[in-house]
Amino acid sequence: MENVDRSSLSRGALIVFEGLDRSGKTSQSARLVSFLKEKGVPVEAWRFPDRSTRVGQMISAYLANESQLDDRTIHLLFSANRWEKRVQMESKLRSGTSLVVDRYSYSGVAFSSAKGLDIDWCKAPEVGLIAPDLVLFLDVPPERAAERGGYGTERYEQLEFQKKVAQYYSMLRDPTWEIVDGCLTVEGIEEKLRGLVSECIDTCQKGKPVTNLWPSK
Ligand code: FDM
Ligand code: MG
Repeated sequence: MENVDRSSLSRGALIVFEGLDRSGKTSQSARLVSFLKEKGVPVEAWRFPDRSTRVGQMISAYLANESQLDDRTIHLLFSANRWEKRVQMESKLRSGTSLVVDRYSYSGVAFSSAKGLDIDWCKAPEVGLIAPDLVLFLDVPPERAAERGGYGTERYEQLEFQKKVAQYYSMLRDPTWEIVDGCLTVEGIEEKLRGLVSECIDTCQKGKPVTNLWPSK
């Protein structure tokens, strides 16, 4: 990057948690956000689906089995739910706020592909969304995840389906991914995440361009 004033590219980091249901994403992302806040880092916790919007409410009803939707239709709604937040996401990052996001496009592609949709078809609507700076994949074997206090009653929360999702997740790995052993103790995982995240936030703060999905492998 010659002739670029890197300081003008100073921004917050986009950090994404991915993993199977019951892999610990939600509790680890909450712990991480409080840790960063205590350190005085400007940060917000986000999650997808964002069930607060009109699109999010349609997704929520589908997940609760209160409505039926064609597989491609629900796939595009999940994607639309990220698109409707893209402008806000970019302005937060540019203003220096880091975002810790529970699920993103990788969930979108892994879950829909696991239903039998073509993986490239699933990726297409995600192209142009902001590429994460760091993807923290909490790696827990599907059988172990299923043992953890059981699944809820939402669609997709079934062992056989989660096994397929795991296979598709493994096809989506790229250089922004860090695979973290989700079977370690809560504190052990937390420690690893803190190290990875601090480095990523530093790099973005020093100046890093915003890029779009999908990153090259
Ligand atoms: N999910 C989530 C998808 O199928 N596609 C997506 O794009 C996203 C973001 O929705 F089973 C699935 C994954 C999960 C369900 O997620 C709801 P939470 O994290 O349990 O709320
Ligand atoms: Mg769930």
